[in-house]
Amino acid sequence: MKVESVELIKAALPYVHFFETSFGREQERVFLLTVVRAGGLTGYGECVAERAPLYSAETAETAWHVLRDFLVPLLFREGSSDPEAFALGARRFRGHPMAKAGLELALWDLRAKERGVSLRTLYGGTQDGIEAGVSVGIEDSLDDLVRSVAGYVAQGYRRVKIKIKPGWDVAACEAVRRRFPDIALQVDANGAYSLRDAETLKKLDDFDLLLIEQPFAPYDLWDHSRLQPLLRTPLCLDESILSLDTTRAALDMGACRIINIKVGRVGGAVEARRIHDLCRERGVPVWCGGMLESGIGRAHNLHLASLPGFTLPADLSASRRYYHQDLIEPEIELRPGGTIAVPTGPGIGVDPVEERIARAALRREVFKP
Ligand code: SMG
Ligand code: MG
Repeated sequence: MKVESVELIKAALPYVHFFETSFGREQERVFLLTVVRAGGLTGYGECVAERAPLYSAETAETAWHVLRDFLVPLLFREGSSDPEAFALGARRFRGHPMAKAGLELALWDLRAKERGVSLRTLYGGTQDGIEAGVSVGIEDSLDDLVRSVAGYVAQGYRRVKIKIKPGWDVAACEAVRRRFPDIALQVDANGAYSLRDAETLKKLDDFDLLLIEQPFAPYDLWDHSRLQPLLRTPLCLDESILSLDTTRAALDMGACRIINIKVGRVGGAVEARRIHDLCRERGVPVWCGGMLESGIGRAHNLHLASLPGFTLPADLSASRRYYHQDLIEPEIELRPGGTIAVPTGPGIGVDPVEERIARAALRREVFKP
């Protein structure tokens, strides 16, 4: 199909409760939505770059720039809405995976709608429900943390991830484990440690964790490979996994035993599926990470997470875990048993609500060939 227009929308929603990681505390999420119109259909994507370059080097503003000045013109030059052709063309631009993924995802939604199938069907997903996991931020006290976890467990979440940083690690795990001896528990450091902290990290072996996520800096594959043999608990890499190549390097080096796949971090669904396939071939478990997306990105994640290699619970929670009101209808909800249904309608299978997007919008611009 010939692309008629691309709209970029920068929007913001306040969190229901602050979200704190080793990077700091955030009160709201800035989103960059992509809307591609072609053949009477509309495809939606979400770019997960944040306000500040903390999780990754990209920001919502750098992504806006790269989309407006390079990726949208590339799409118009190519003249087709084929997501695989776009992904191939976008490879000539270095970096900026979140900007690339933001546009590629809208093209995937469009293609599935063109064919009248769900994105899950287009991807070859085999699971119709995804095991939900909730990510719980750093709190003001251990009591607050345990109360927060208890609230999510009461809502039906069966896998909990807690954010850790130096000084908020062993005691936090101990407090949560004491109260919930049987829950599936994992931790995420967002790169806050170094190999000098190996003794502290070894203590986490006592808490029967599913995994320890990204203890060291993104570029530090080598030190992760030195830490893993010191631990019983599997390491899982998030920020370090930028492509198929970095995945292969991490696995060959023994830097981790589990991979977190985030479509935004790896530049789109084409690359995400390649990483999934490599891990599946090698028997390495993967799970779908989250970036506190609006319902648009959340729905995209559900479809991707339906692929057969995604065998661990995802960082996918209900819309209301983060937002009073999501940008989509129906909102994403947790089902009894702790899973989330993969939408079955065409494309992403959820409908963005224009009036809510308009209210959340900070800036929007429409581009035409
Ligand atoms: O979408 O539920 C979600 C968020 C999951 O903790 C989450 N994401 O490092 O995995 C991670 C973080 C990235 C965002 S923190 C800035
Ligand atoms: Mg992480």
